[in-house]
Amino acid sequence: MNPAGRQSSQNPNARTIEILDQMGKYYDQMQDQWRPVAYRKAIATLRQQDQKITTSKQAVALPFIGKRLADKIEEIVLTDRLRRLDSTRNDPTDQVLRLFLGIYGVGLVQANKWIQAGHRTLNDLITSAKLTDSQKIGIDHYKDFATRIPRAEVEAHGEYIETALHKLDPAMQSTIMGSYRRGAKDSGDIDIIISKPNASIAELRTIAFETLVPSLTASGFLKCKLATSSRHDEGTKWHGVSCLPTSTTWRRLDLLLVPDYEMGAALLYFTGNDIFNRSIRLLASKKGMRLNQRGLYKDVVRGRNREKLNEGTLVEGRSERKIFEILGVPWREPAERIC
Ligand code: DCP
Ligand code: MG
Ligand code: MN
Repeated sequence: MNPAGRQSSQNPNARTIEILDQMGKYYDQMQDQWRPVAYRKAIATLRQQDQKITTSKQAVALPFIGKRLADKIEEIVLTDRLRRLDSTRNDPTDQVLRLFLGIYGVGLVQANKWIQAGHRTLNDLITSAKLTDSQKIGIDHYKDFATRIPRAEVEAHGEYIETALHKLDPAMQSTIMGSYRRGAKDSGDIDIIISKPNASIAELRTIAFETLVPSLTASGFLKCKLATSSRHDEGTKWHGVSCLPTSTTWRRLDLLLVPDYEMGAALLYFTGNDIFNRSIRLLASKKGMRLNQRGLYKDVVRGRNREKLNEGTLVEGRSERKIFEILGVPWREPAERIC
């Protein structure tokens, strides 16, 4: 079953959805925090309609569609285009910004600094900007990292890692997460949880980071390590690049080490999607709890702006299903965790 509902070509709102999707992707590339969410939710609503939505008034009456998005829907129906989208396509600075934001690990601050310094192309950056090792790799493999990974190839990377892992220790386990676990036909990167029943974090680290990674690097499967975005993840996360022996395309690979007592929370976190995670975390915080990739905590004291004033007490970490239960959320299969 296609989780998105009807095939888009049969949907009376197919053209509106197509253009809204492009607009949402644009905001995604611009690393806008909220608009991509609003667009994805509005698109999900439109997909469920049997009738063509033609006016702003009709649109605004539907769930998750605000006034501004409703006006855009009317504009698309009337003109078969969206001026906001056209203007971004014709604006050269905007295009450079999107080009730079497409480099792995580059955010708005860095991209804008380069633009202010007069850089306009990837070649400008290579020849005259001061780049980190990760940025150099992101530029050298810009096209590779922008190419979606077919599901079968995600599986092949997973099997390659699992085979190597089992040779080191047959009790070690690897599980493919992210968009793959949600059933996606292709993925942006490969996300893998590495675990072992009853093993401590220290043991996982020794096997995965001190043995597995070096040996897969020596065999040529792993190409390099990339800088981790958050210092918080040091020690349990590995970001890097892998490439199948039968391919020349470098793929982004994320490894996460997970002890048993955190497995449920880690499965929940690493399955996503990111928007589903945000909404379930918000729900937890409304119930006086806190959810992160390690567990669900209670008795969290929060200040005026929902900022937490203490860590709280662990309620559940092991079981994904129990976390849903405690939060009072009916179980959702990974494929249903979109939005
Ligand atoms: N995640 C999150 N918030 C983020 C980044 C990630 O909650 N800012 C969680 C949810 C994601 C999972 O981690 O589903 C994996 O992150 P990815 O960036 O790899 O995203 P996906 O695997 O979902 O999609 P893609 O196919 O683009 O990799
Ligand atoms: Mg992913
Ligand atoms: Mn990832």
